[in-house]
Amino acid sequence: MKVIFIVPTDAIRRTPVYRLGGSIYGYSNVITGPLVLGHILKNAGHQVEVYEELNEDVDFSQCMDADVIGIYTMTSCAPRAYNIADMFRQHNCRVILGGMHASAVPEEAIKHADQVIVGEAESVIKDVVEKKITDKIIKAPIIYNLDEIPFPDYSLLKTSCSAANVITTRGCPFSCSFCTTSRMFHPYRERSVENVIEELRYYKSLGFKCMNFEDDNFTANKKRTKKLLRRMIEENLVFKETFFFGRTDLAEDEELLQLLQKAHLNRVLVGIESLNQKSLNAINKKQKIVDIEKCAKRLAQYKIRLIASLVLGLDDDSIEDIRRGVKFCRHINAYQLQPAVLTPFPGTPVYKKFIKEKRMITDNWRYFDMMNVTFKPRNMSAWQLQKEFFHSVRKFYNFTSSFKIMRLFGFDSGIRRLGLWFISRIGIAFSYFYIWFGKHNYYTNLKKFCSNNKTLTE
Ligand code: B12
Ligand code: SF4
Repeated sequence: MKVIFIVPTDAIRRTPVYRLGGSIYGYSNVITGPLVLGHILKNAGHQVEVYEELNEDVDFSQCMDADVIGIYTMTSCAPRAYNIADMFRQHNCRVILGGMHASAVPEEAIKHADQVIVGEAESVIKDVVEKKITDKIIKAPIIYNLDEIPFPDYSLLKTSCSAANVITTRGCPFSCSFCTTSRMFHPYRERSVENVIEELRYYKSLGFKCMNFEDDNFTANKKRTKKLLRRMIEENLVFKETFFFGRTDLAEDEELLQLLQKAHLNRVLVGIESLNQKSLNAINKKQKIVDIEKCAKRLAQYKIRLIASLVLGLDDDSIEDIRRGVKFCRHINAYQLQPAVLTPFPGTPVYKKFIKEKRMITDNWRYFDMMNVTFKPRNMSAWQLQKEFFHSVRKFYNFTSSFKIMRLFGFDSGIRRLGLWFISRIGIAFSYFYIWFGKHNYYTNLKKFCSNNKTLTE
């Protein structure tokens, strides 16, 4: 059978400006699930292709000869995924949906598909494609031994990609109230170091210059992380640039920091979330303000560039708290800022809470991308929070701080930061043009309706 996987992307992220911004932010990379599932199907004798819309436009007319179309869904791309699914079904193609969003709301997804797989699909994908499992909604069993799963097969990918993504663990031992991944990938599981090393050898042989560890919390088990890093250094499985996700606690371990630096794990996203301890406690972050300060200092010492992530709109945070957070990120010379508007993703405690408290203001998934306000915040209006998002980007990315970053982290980092300053200015100008001159768009509606305490219609 011919099976085609599609990873859809919403309209704004398919624009050239956004794609340019993405290429400055980091190296293009992919969602690995479809490449893993594709590998399983390829091993079973099927012909598989994978297309990602994020980095390149996809010509769907060339996919019409597929027997099965598999579509990955994340929440903000769900409307796009459903449109693509409907279009293929009109052409009599069989459509299977899966991924984060379809797993959280399978009853919604099944309206656009022949079958929906909930959860990690490795153990059932072959039987579903081969029609040995015919249920409409299939709950995939958890895979406890991750070493059994084949590596993502990049030969199946028909769109561009310059960094390989490696997932050495699934889930996270923590459970912050807004987090989707620690719920989708539950419980926390680890691959063996040997298995990860084998995957890294494969990417070296493919000629990848950059690699990312996309684990939700790469340093959760420090002993294991150190073992892996030592092996990478010993076998020269070190890449030019490696990004990873970590928590502030990584800075407590001096040896870990040394190994991270040696293995070129030189860019880390850390969830600072808020500088208000009450907020950190309320979201169950299990993090102290002193941990954040210590972490920032230590990372700078080891020349590991920090991507500081702040959650905007937490119930205990005021506008002043948000601004304090942004100022702090500039003060600690964070390389990048990820101001994430609190997004109640379906399936999370925060979503359930806001539904119960009738605080959701839209059910259009398109806006659930951590850049748009979709709920009524407690200490400010939804519109004020939306403006704070733009304000944070504008305040953090300025011209002069790029030169400071250049001095601290080198020419390439400084130029990238300058590029981000430029792109963020274009993005903000575009948004304000949209706000001032647009008649019926999300922002104008948000402005109008939130003051009336109504539900958005768009
Ligand atoms: C790599 C990554 C990216 C990359 C590449 C994205 C791309 N090319 O589209 C980058 C950095 C560019 C990115 C961008 C964004 N991302 Co992202 N990303 C990830 C990350 C870290 C890893 C994905 C991965 O490989 N997972 C590991 C594999 C094993 O899991 P999987 O791919 O989900 O596959 C399994 C199942 O889902 C299922 N499955 C997968 N595909 C399919 C298909 C079918 C047919 C079936 C049946 C089953 C199935 O089986 C697979 C095997 O078990 C995830 C976090 C995570 N842990 O998943 C976030 C994540 C998916 N991203 C997220 C978000 C919000 C975004 C952005 C909106 C961020 C932003 N503000 O811009 C953008 C949107 C991009 C877009 N396409 O529009 C959220 C989505 C939350 C949600 N509920 O929707 C996540 C979960 C992170 C988070 N904050 O919680 N992302
Ligand atoms: S630490 Fe990060 S990955 Fe873990 S639960 Fe919290 S937000 Fe999710």
